[in-house]
Amino acid sequence: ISIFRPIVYGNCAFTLTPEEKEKGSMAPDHTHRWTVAVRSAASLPGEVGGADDISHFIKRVTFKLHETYPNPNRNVDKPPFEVSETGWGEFEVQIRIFFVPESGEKPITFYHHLKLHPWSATAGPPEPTLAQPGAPAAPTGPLGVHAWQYDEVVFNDPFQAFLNVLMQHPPTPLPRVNVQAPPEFTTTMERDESERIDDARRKVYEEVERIRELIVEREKVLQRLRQETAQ
Ligand code: SLL
Repeated sequence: ISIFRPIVYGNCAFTLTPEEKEKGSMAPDHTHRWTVAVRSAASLPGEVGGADDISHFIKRVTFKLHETYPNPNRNVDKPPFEVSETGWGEFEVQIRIFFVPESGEKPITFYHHLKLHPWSATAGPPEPTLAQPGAPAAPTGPLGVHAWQYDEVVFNDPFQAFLNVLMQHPPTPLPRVNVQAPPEFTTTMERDESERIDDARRKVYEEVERIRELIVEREKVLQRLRQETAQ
C-alpha cells in the first residue's frame, strides 16, 4: 500500500520597511525579510500551508542557506519547520526532510530557489534582476512574494507501527479552488504573460528566418568553393 502526504515547501518574502531597517539589527544592505518553510499543503486562512501538524512523520528539516549566512545549516526539530531571515539576495536553499525513526524512511532532499522579487518584469521598476547589495529593491507590495511548490511524500508499504501513526493523522482535504491564496495570478498578469510569449515567439520566428537565409547563402558559397576545388 501507498500512503501519501501533501506538503508545500518554498518561501515568502517582504521588502523591509524603513521602520524595520531602523530598529532591526540586520546589515544595512539587507532589503528583505523572508521565511523558508516546509508545511502541510492544506492552507490556513491567510497562510500558505500549515493547516496540519506534520511532525508525526517529519522529525527534522534542515535548511542549507547560502554561505553568506552565519551557521548556514539550520536544523529545525519541531514545527513550524521554517527559518526566517533577512538578506539582499536570492539563492538556492537545500531542504532536507528527515522522517521519524519508526518510519525507517531515508531522508529526502528538495531544492528551492529563494525568491525575493516579483517574477514579472512588469511588476515595476527597478528591474528585479538588477538587485545588488545596497541597490534599492523592487517593492513587493503588502502581500509580498510567494514561491511555493506542492509535492507529495509517498510512503510505500510503511511499517505497521508507522502506518498506524499515519492513519491517526489524516491530512486536511485540499479545497477544490484555493480561496485563500494571495491573488498572485490575476487576469491582467495572465494577459501580460501571454503578450510576452507572443513577442518571444515572433522574435524566435524572425531569428529562425534570418539564420535560414544565412544558411542558404553559405551553402551557395560552399558549393562554389567545392566546384573551384574540384577544378
Ligand atoms: C549569488 N545569489 O549566488 C547570490 C547570493 C546571497 C544572499 C545571494 C545574506 C547576506 C548577509 C544574503 O542575502 N545573501 O548575511 O549579509 O551570488
